[in-house]
Amino acid sequence: MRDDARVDAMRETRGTLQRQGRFLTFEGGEGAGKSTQISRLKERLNAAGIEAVVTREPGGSPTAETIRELLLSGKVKPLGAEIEAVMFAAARADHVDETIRPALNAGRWVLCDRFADSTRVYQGEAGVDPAFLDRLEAVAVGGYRPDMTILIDVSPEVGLSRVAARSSSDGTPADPDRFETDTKEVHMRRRQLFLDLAAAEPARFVVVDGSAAADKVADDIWQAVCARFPLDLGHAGPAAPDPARDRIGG
Ligand code: T5A
Repeated sequence: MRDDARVDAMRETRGTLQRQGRFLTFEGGEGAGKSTQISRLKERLNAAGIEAVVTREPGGSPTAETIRELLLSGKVKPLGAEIEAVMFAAARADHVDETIRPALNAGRWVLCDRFADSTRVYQGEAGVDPAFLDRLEAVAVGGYRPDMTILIDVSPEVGLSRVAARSSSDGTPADPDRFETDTKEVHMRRRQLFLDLAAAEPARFVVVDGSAAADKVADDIWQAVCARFPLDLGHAGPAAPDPARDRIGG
């Protein structure tokens, strides 16, 4: 769907239907624990009677999964960071059209492993012009911005050591993907850029300390989600925390 058509579709949908679903994204560096925590949150939402769709980026729809293979194999890297940004955006546009928008419009919650913030951080860190990234994001997202973004913050040492341990223990291919092979300095700059995004949008972001045990991280995320959406989850409160002030779990 073209840019204008996507925005029109979004306006039309919002004008005629009360959108019930919530759009939650999870962000953070490699091995932060996003997939682990999405699975935990889905279980808790299901137990609370909420249907949740789990999806990921790059990917989340057949066409986007094809683009994912190209991006993570490193085959696109020689074309430069701008072209990689274009391809992440192309995958995102299809993902929104085919998976995210239909789920939200059907009243389901969407739990998405990475979204547009990852482009801002990874391709932004690689030097792509922020104005160009803004335009790509507008085209790809078409108004479907997250209601809440959970940034799972861990040091690169912790995250990459988890990825390495997983590879050696569960048969996951030991070869790191195109982005895992970047230097420690690059991983550290990405971590800071995620924290900067969170500080700039405290109403959307919650920052969770991902270095704790997975059960503790899951509890912290659940507390944050209940605080942010008390009515959806049948809670009268408590009031939503101010993520700019209160770093959860830290
Ligand atoms: N990218 C992506 C861009 O450059 N631009 C973009 O726009 C987008 C969307 C995607 C790559 O593409 C880049 C970013 C990425 O480099 P991917 O394979 O999807 O690649 O990579 P990740 O999203 O980073 O996925 P990972 O699986 O590596 O990390 P997760 O999901 O954060 O971590 P998870 O849950 O799989 O856990 C990793 C290991 O740690 C353990 C788990 O059991 C697992 O073994 N673990 C813990 N261990 C101890 N304590 C805890 N609290 C733990 N939590 C999890």
